Amino acid sequence: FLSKPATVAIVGCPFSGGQGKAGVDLAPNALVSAGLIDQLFNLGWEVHYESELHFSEIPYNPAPPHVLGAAIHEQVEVNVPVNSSPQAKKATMIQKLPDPDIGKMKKPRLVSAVCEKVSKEVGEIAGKGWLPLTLGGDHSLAMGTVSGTKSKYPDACLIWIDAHADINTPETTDSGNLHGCPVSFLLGLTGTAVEPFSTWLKPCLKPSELVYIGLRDIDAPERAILRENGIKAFSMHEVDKYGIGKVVEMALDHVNPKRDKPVHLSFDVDALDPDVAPSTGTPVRGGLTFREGHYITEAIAETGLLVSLDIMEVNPSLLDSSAVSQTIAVGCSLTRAALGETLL
Ligand code: 5AB
Ligand code: MN
Ligand code: MN
Ligand code: MN
Repeated sequence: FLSKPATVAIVGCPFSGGQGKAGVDLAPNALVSAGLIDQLFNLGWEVHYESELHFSEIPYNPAPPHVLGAAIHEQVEVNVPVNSSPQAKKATMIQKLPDPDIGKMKKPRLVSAVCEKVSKEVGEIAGKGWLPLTLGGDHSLAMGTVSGTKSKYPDACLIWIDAHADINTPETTDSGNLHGCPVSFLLGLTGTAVEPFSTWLKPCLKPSELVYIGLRDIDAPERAILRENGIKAFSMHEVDKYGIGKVVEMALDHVNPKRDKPVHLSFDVDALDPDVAPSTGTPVRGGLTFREGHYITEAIAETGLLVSLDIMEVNPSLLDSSAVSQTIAVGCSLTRAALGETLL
């Protein structure tokens, strides 16, 4: 039997390279600044957090394409101690390389390197028996978080809360944005055994270990992939039809019939209605209410099986300050609910 980890370690991932809008990289600091650490401490958790992960040593330029041309040869300082000599500083300069598309994939080398680092971090935290709480950043990061969780808990199931299925492959993606593709890589679908990802990311998830809640914006090729692989999905239609209580029960019955497997919960805040979580990069109307979203996290907390949690796609640079603080507050309250607020 699993004992609930009493320690949570926050993995702040200031990363936006899996999609085209700047600002989603600001979310981890925004969530922490909103008091998340104290809030979790007050729920009885031991909370570990030193700082965000830094991706600055990764030798690919994170700049968006329109400035990439100008910045390719830029030297970027990384991790330079404040009082270091000019010589020492020079030694810490690294050359940022261009990261041209591979097929349709945008920023593939950067996304891959970032996710590999996140995978190691999440795997190490889980390896200590702690619960990794990953704060995105965009949802491409889930290639790292889920593979990291799976390295410690090979039988973990994945509950994916999202307006989108994020199961495009490098061949089916229309946008080329890798935040729409993480699930296909985790499953090892046709077309995902491609560099640079294949050097470190091995298929680690079975279709039967995955369930979705909240879907309402699925690309045509994604629909085919879901059908062909027999992947269970509860769209907003099923949430309306059965109610969220029944949907969560059916979702758990599918991936976790005996309620004995570890659970990784990956929560994209765009699953919520834009009235509830407006500041996110790909909002879709007709989403989960505030209560439906929180019910999901509460019910998963109630299972006592949660071993890893992602809160993804909050973008504090979108819309006005009231929309931003509302979205950040929802990110914090979903996290608290998943970590047992209503159980205590
Ligand atoms: B998110 C779309 N399917 O592939 C694509 O926000 C949207 O992590 C992906 O769920 C949305 O670009 C990715 C059209
Ligand atoms: Mn989404
Ligand atoms: Mn997503
Ligand atoms: Mn999104």
